[in-house]
Amino acid sequence: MTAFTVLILNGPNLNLLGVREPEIYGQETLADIEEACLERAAALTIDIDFRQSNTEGQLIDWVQEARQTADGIIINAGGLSHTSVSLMDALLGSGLPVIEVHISNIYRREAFRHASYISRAALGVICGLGGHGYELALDALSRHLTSSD
Ligand code: CA2
Repeated sequence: MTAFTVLILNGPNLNLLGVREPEIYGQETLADIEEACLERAAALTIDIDFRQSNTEGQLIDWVQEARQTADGIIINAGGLSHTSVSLMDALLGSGLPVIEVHISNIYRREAFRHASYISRAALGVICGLGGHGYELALDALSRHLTSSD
């Protein structure tokens, strides 16, 4: 049995990674990112549960369930990062440590992407490092969970 379980959530349109707009989001698919996360998680001896939904309510349900089933959350909420007070509320209500990830550097893009509601619920934010950001988030969460155990 591993020490910790981390829920990795991906929001709307992230299922299109590697298929469209490679100049912004790179060539990596979401399946590639999941595979890299599984490898990193094995090295850290943590379990991961990697999910994607295009639906805000589904993501909120998963965050609510995580209170019972996970020790931390990594989330790339996609466009909902910039719009969803409800997803922020769910994350705050979970009481779990949250790390926010963005594949692109949101600060080099349109002004409306510069603000994220999710950041208010996050321990830390990683952006602009492509799929590697998810692995860095796993490292950071693992260290946080181990030190606050
Ligand atoms: O950079 C990120 O990870 C984002 O969370 C991606 C979101 C965007 O709305 C955020 O501002 C930043 C978009 C999700 C991916 O959308 C795609 C659309 C077409 C092709 C590939 C991906």
